[in-house]
Amino acid sequence: MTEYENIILERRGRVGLITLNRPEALNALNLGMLQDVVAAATEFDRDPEIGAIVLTGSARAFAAGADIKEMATRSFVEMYLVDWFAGWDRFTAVRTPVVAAVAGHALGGGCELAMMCDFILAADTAKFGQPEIKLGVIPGIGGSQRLTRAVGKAKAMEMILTGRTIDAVEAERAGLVARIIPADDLLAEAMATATTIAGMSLPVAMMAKEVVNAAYETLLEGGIRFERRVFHSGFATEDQKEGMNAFIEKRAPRFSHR
Ligand code: CO8
Repeated sequence: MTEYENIILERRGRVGLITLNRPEALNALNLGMLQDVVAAATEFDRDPEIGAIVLTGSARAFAAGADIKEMATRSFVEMYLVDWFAGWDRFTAVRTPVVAAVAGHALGGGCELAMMCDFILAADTAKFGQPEIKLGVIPGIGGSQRLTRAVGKAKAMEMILTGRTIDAVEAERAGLVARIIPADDLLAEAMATATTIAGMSLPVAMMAKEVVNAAYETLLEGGIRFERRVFHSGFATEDQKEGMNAFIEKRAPRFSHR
């Protein structure tokens, strides 16, 4: 199996397990992490011996967002030319069912990555949020589209406008997560669930995933593209620089509304 720098890859029977592993940055999603997660998921997806994938993080953080330090100084033109975050679309192209096992922080890009999986199993310690607005930006990896579809407009709008984080109980009540599991049992329960799925016919499981996603994704593609363009243009504001620099310098941001 390929070795990766930012993740740990394991095979347990017919289940492929991907563990995000950048503890020093609470699994913040930098370019290296994107490449590793996409490559690993694609590797499992191509393997007929793998019938389900589990994506997890650490007890402290599933992922605390896109990597703020990697983005802070970028210009609009750089973000636009690179099409920043577009690589994540390849993760959603994976046809094998993917279960997110989330403990601790799932914020910003972390919440978005969890929502890109087919369903979320949450530890009782899980916290979900889209705090980008506090950094002077908006969600950029599908959060405005997928969160709104998952929890409805009122809660999504409140979360995205205020940056408020919700706990596992609120997330389950809102329909964001399939089930809450005691933190100590999260991985075992996620593996058991994935093993059940992997015991089904692989092509039929893929078909089931495809049709549920068809209900969920109609018109999503246009929304995601729209969101990414608007996200990129946020890098033309002074407030993006201020918000991200303030985070890195561990101080409150002073937004100029420009
Ligand atoms: N990017 C880079 N580094 C991070 C990130 C991140 N998203 N999150 C945490 N880290 C780093 C910290 O800087 C710190 O590093 P160091 O030890 O070198 O100072 C280390 O991880 C540990 O973090 P903390 O000391 O802050 O740990 P705490 O337990 O005190 O706090 C929190 C944990 C509450 C999760 C806190 O780290 C936090 O608020 N993180 C940022 C959360 C956030 O705003 N996420 C959204 C990021 S933006 C994003 O995902 C957007 C996607 C699309 C649009 C983006 C536009 C920019």
